Amino acid sequence: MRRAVCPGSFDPVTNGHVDVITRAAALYDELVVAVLVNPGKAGLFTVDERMELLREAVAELPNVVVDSFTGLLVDYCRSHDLPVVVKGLRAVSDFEYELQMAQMNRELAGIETLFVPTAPQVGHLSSSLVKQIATFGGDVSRLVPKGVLERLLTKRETS
Ligand code: COD
Repeated sequence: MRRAVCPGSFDPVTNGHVDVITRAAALYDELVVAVLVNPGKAGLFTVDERMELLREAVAELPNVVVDSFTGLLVDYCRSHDLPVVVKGLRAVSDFEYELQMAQMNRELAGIETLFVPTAPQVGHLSSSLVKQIATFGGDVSRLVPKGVLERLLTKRETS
């Protein structure tokens, strides 16, 4: 069985993430989407909220499971028998950082990385820009899944 992991912060999941996850899911028998639990960095959404929003966003992809992890990605990969990491690439700046991590993950544990080039229509999307636009009342309805949009609007109303 071919398995891979798509790791990230997903704070929150955007249509860019969904594009990469959808395309990666078509290449593997099982794709694990793993949310990093970073105790040193509070996000807009809790890890549980991020996982719930991801599950809603990938509900139509039967071979995708959502999980979370702490610590090193390679340790999670080893303990869950996941030999491949899938990452999305938006720009040269992504590539430089992602290449370094891919090389390090391979050196640490022999984990391979597959890069999926972003689709042009979502190449400008990032969770941080979405949060910034939503916080100041901008329209992000075309940038995020429906469930995320609803949560962002609720958070704005209650803050
Ligand atoms: N189009 C295509 N891809 C996209 C888009 C888009 N619009 N938006 C995001 N992506 C891709 C990103 O390039 C990334 O591959 C993935 O989606 C997740 O993105 P984010 O922003 O949610 O998550 P990141 O980049 O903050 O996640 C970083 C990790 C958690 C994967 C990384 O920090 C990690 O592995 N941490 C664990 C600690 C560790 O092992 N450190 C040592 C590394 S050598």
